[in-house]
Amino acid sequence: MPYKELHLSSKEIKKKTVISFSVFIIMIALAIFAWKALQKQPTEDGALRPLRRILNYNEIFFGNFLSKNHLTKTFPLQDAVKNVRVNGGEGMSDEFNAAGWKLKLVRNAGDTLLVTLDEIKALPKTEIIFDFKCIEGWSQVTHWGGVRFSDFANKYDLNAQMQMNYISLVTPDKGYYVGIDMPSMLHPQTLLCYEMNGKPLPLNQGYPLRLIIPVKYGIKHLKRIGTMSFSNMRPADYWYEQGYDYYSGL
Ligand SMILES: Nc1nc2c(c(=O)[nH]1)N[C@H]1C(S)=C(S)[C@@H](COP(=O)(O)O)O[C@H]1N2
Ligand SMILES: [Mo]
Repeated sequence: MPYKELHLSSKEIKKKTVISFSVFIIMIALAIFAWKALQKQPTEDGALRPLRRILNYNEIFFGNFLSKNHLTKTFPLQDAVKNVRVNGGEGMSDEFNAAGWKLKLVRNAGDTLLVTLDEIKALPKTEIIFDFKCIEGWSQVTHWGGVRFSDFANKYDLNAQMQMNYISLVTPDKGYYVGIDMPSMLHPQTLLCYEMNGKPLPLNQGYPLRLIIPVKYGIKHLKRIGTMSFSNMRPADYWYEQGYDYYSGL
């Protein structure tokens, strides 16, 4: 069919201009109205309630895709950076007595085991080189070593605990704390980590023990684990309380 040009009179053009400009104004007004209405909503754990609802829904939705067979991409050793960025020092007070450190493993109320670093190092070692991602927008390919949480859990008879919904990790001074859903914790790439680049962890990177959990953003990789405990309810979480996503999955 031959193309037919559309000729509009200047009156029609004027009419179209008025209509599109009016629609534009109405859209802006609606956007301002919606924004103001959102700001009036109560906050829930640091986030406006409608946004918090979306974040909570994300946990349920994306949790369905987490699988032990779905591994985070790994890299060859030469890709690992030598100068690993240090980010975040909450809960890492100077008074820390590294030599006297023992992991407080709270299996049940009134049943706390103290585990030494040597005992943890005696378990089979797993290494991982992956792209560590911080929600601030940077990422780095880094090399870590430690014991798989699932290996640790089997060694310390945490069968009942592994049936629970969450694990809580807290620094010795209680200044930083995270809650992790159990499926992510039991993922085969999740490590109780004591080595970086084949050497003991530096103090500011979590010596003696930190979490490395490649299925999550950096905020969940708690450095300097003091206490580990288990619950069915969500444990307290430092960044969640500031309005961030609890799940923080990748
Ligand atoms: N104890 C503690 N652990 C922490 C943080 C912190 O402030 N305190 N920050 C987290 C954040 S936001 C990131 S991105 C990573 C950074 O780990 P790195 O310092 O080894 O690069 O640690 C996480 N673990
Ligand atoms: Mo981060």
